[in-house]
Amino acid sequence: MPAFVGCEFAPFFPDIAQARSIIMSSVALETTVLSHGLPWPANMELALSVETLVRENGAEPRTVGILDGKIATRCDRADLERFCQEDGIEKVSLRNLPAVVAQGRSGATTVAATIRLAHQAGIRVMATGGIGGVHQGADGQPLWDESADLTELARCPVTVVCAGPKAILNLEATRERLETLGVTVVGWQTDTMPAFYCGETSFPVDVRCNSIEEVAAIVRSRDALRLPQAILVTVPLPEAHALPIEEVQRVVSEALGLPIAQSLRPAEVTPYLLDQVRQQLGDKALAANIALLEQNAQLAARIAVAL
Ligand code: PSU
Ligand code: MN
Repeated sequence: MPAFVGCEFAPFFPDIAQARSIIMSSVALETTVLSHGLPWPANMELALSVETLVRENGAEPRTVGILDGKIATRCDRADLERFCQEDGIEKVSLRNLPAVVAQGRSGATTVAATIRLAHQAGIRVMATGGIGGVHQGADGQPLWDESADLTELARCPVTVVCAGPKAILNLEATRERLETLGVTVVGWQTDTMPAFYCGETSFPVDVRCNSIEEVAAIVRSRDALRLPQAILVTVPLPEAHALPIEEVQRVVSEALGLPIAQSLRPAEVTPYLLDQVRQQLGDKALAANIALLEQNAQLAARIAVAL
């Protein structure tokens, strides 16, 4: 019997090649979107539906988070319920990851923390809604507030399937930062980068891919070159679901002008703005957010299988 050190499938898959292929075709999913991005019960419905969609497309869903100081890279229904319902689940990025684990607390991981933990667990693909980026003031000018998603994408060689940066951000500055950090921005069947629930921006992607095999070839090339950064696959929301970018940016600039915006702590800015968009634009914003998360999970599963 060979040794199965670190292989959690050992008792069920005595063939190591089979065990490895199953570990490889996994898709990491984040928990911040559940705890801080969507309201109950839409968050729980989404948690279950994205896991099902990943499975239906041949890969294993691996929802990542921290429960009572322990890192989970796989969640059962009760775990998902905790992330969706429990009070006091901290939003965890890289800066607070060691403290939350050390102090036995529970935390929902952002894209930054999820890709770091996924990479350490050998998971190579992640699906999310929209990545964080460079925030803006009420005047639309970029701020120093920049998501750790960007810097972590620069040093985690994984593949992240998303709908582009969130539309609440300064998109021009975010696009520039992705370029500086060397993150390859792939457009899934598009030449321009989408922005979350807004299907399209005027900013170009680095490379357009029309097929899964083209994406897989770029991932393999990154690995062969031993480059440290993520491949960011950006998937536009179909027009029927997409929101006009001017509408979203108007809500954002109004929300940033309110007195309450001045008192937000750093991690609260993104949840506050997403909530404001939902309050102002209503059901179509929630529907768009869910649609893009489901669409990204499916594509991520297909990429994971191809790899
Ligand atoms: N996608 C969504 N909703 C979300 C997020 C992504 O549809 O709430 C989360 C992700 O976890 C992302 C985070 O990493 O928002 C960015 O937060 P910040 O700007 O504070 O880094
Ligand atoms: Mn921030």
